[in-house]
Amino acid sequence: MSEKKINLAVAGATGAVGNQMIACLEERNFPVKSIKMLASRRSVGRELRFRGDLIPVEELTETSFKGVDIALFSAGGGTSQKFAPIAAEDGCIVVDNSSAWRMDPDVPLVVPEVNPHAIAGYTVKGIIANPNCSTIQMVVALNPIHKKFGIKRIVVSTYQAVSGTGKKAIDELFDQTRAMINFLDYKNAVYPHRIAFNCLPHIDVFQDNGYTKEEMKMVNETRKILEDNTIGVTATTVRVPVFFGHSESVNIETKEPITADETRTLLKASPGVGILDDPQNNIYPLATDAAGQDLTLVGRIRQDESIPNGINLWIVADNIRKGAATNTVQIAEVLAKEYL
Ligand code: NAP
Ligand code: 3JN
Repeated sequence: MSEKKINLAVAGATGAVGNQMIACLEERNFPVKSIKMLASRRSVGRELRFRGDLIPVEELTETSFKGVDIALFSAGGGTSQKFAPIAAEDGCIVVDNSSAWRMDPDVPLVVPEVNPHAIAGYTVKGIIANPNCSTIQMVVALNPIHKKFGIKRIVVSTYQAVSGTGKKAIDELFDQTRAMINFLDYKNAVYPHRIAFNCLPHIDVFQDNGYTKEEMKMVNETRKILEDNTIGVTATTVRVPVFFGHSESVNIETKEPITADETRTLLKASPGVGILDDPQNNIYPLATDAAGQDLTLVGRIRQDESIPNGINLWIVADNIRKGAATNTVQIAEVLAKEYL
């Protein structure tokens, strides 16, 4: 298999995810022929470093994608909705981080450890969707279990870092924390309530069914990626005062009998998963373990004693890396190796 050098564009290059995408491209030695850094008009005049060179930020416009092979998008859903088809029209393959295209039946929704075969479907619209960060880490851990034991139902509660909301939210947690420990007034602009020293059971907008949009993303995306609409999924997503790393408490019910030891052995051999599960020695995954690396960490694996075939897990990953940037770059790597 050949690996073509790619003319690349990063749309949303100045953002939290875009910055991490650039770092991942460097770290993983992605075969770049040329790279465009795209953002809003506000960022024109800025420069971003790539492999030692300073690249000027350009405004993302209708003509940005001419001559570009792959564009990595993380500039918000509205931007993706408008510009992904324009890029695809110019022959550029879009790997999109927003929710704009995830549930489109003609757009593959891909986690390379789980459903790399789905990438082939990019030819229909020229777009591949990257799932939501909370979905990605959950399916990396649950896919091997689903394949072997068949998952009937998933109950998940998340503990999501502020970096999932972007650079302004990172500043808000920092500023509020500093204000509070100095007995000063604080402001909240990004979240509807104070996030410092607090937990908000509210991520993205509320839907008519009482769930938030983030919760419904977890429900619908999980079924699409695992290619099984019979799985019952219910989610509660919570924002916590952590900078990087989403944690999840996950309870599953399987069709076949399953033990904690079988789950541990299976996950130890699964791609993209790291096991940290020695509670007697205080070893379990923490956001601080997950941040800055790409494994999905799993621990607290134990039998759910309230039902016949139940397992509880604690799943943690870096939401900006595996939850967004790394997964996007991994998809682009498969495209470069196997499709271009
Ligand atoms: P962020 O830190 O606020 O950055 C937003 C980026 O989008 C900036 O580069 C910004 O450029 C650019 N942008 C905003 N409006 C634009 C426009 N009209 N035209 C061109 N560029 C525009 O946000 P983030 O955390 O990086 O997230 C960005 C997006 O990625 C989110 O909206 C979401 O769709 C997606 N995301 C996905 C996941 C996931 O779960 N997979 C996680 C986080 C984010 P300026 O700097 O010039 O404003
Ligand atoms: O809040 C998080 O931890 C993840 C946030 C993801 C996000 C933020 C803004 C818009 C998304 C997403 O990827 O689902 C979107 C979006 O709907 O595009």
